[in-house]
Order: sequence, then structure tokens, then C-alpha cells
Amino acid sequence: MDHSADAQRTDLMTITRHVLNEQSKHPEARGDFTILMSNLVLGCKFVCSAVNKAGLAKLIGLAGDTNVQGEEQKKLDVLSNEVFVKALTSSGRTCILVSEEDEEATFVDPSLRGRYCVVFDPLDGSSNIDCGVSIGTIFGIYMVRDKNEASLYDVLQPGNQMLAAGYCLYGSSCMLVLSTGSGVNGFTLDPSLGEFILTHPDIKIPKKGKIYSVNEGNAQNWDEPTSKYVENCKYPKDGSSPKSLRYVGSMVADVHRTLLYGGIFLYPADNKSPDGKLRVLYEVFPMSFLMEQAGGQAFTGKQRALDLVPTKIHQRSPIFLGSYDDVEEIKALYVKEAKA
Ligand code: AHM
Ligand code: MG
Repeated sequence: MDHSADAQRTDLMTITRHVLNEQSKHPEARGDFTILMSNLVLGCKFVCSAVNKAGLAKLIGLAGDTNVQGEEQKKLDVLSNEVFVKALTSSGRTCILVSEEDEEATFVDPSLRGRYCVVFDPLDGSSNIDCGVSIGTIFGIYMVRDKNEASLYDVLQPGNQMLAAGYCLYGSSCMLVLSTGSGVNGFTLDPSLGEFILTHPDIKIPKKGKIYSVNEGNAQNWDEPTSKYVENCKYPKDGSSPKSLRYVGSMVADVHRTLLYGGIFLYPADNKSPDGKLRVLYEVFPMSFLMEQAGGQAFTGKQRALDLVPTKIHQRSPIFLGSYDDVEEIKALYVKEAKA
């Protein structure tokens, strides 16, 4: 009998146990973050289940469609937003919520208010929802300065002020990747247990990768450094092999692959969208936080992404993130352009 295999199966590091372990490193902690996380995790499980059932349950379709019982159907992204807003407010640990789905920030009722601000994209990858391609949830967590005087400025903080960030990938498996500021850990949902189990401890991104990931259909509108960088991926001048191109069009899936395999993900500025497409608070910052925590880099074309100070909750920014050496190359091209 293989006792070591037995031991592995009976000593599972669940995400709650992991967060509790992290909490024990901070003697002043009162367990609020653990409670917040367990509500966030519940939201991810709910959305995972809804995504998996979408085809069967006819959840897919326009908001406002009706099902056979004559009940109004909610589109998955609308449903996901409701799930997270309810899970987070009812945790009693949040103060301000910023969701991609809601134009305005939500200020939690004072009777339910806690110390944390959560910025999130409840279901990212909208163009992939209806065709069964991987999609995900992205989140970042800040601490409010004074919960009795919460203001938008509590969430208009640079990404370097985030306490934690992560994403949940609804793909061939459901994976939650989390950083609380001391490395990055990946948890896979075991559907038989209904628990996220630590499967990818201390993720480190390879220093250099062989993959670039970009919507190349926008190439005619790119600036010089981006064009040169992608040209170099395809026709390297130093005799190295060309990089492979992989692009899902779901940020969570593209960033997840970049984190595990290395390489670079870019959503640059272009003539038509001078600020790029991706949103600073709940797309660029959380993913940049994870990349740095895994040993990679994230750059906006002008500065370290996490140092950007947002002025609007739905602000956008160009982003280049991934393996340290690959991001270093695009940075050098922007520096060269600025000097020219
Ligand atoms: P969304 O928030 O409307 O889903 O848009 C964000 C998504 C990202 O997941 C992805 O990286 C990007 O848009 C893809 O954009 P494009 O279709 O322009 O390549
Ligand atoms: Mg999005």
C-alpha cells in the first residue's frame, strides 16, 4: 500500500487553510480578510457552476430573455456581478466595491461596512462567453483609510497599495490564483469536495518566454515601439527562434498561460484607443500585482504599471506584462523612442 499517496490525499491545503496560515503571520489580524476571502471564493464557485451549466440551463442569451417557466433569464455577466456584489456586501467586511459591470462604485450600507475595498471584473472575456471559451473573474483588494469616511479616493490608489489580487479561471478546470503580497499560489477546484486545493504553490514565471500574446488585428494602428517589438518576436535579429503567438482574447486565460509558461501579454495603445482597452483598477492592476509577485514585470509604455495613479474608476491603460526579460525588451524600445 502506498502510504505517501494516502498522506497526500488526506492532507489537503484548501484555500481557506492557506489564507488562515497567511493570517497567522500577522498577529494583529482579526480574521476579517479570511472571511472576506471565503465570500469571494463562494462567488467564484457559484460563477464556475453557472458557467459550466450555461449551455444546459440556457443561461446564455440576451439579458431579458425568458426561460420555459417564463422567468427572466440573466446573462452570465449580469448574474456574476450580482453574485459577487451580494457575497461581498453580506460578508460584512467590505466598504466600497468597484465592478466593471456597474458604472458607479457601490458604497456598502454603514450597518454592513468593513475595512476592505474590492475592485473586480465579475466575468471577463465577454466575447468568449457564448462560445464556451475560457473566461474568468479578476479581483484586487485595498484597505479603506477610514470606513466612516469612505470615499472614491480609497479605490483611486495606485496598484502598489493593493493588499491582495487574484483571478479565477473558468477553463478546462476551475483555478483560483491568488497573491496576498508574498508570492503567488494556484488552487484548483475539486468538484467532488467543492474546495479549492493548492495545486500550484509559489508560482514563478520563467525569466524569459517563447510566446507573445496580442490582438494582432490592431497592428496597423500601433505605435513604433509596439510594432518593432512584435516584428522582433516574429523575425528575431539575434538569431534566436521566433516566438509563438497565442491569443485567446480572455485576459484571464492569456495571463494564466503567460504566468505558467512565460512570455509576454500585451494590450497596447493604438491610434484609435490611445489608452488601450483594459481597465486599470480591475484588469491591469491585479494582473500586474500577480506578475510582479511571480517575478515578472508589468509596464504601461510609460511607467511601472503598479505606480500608475488612477483618476477614474473605469480608467484604461495600455499594458505589457509577463516574463522579466521580455518586458525589459519592450521597455528598452520605449526608452529609445523617448530619447529619439
Ligand atoms: P471585456 O471586459 O469586455 O470582456 O474586455 C476585456 C477583454 C479581455 O479579457 C481581453 O484581454 C481583451 O478584452 C480582448 O480584447 P480584443 O477582443 O480587443 O482582443
Ligand atoms: Mg473585462
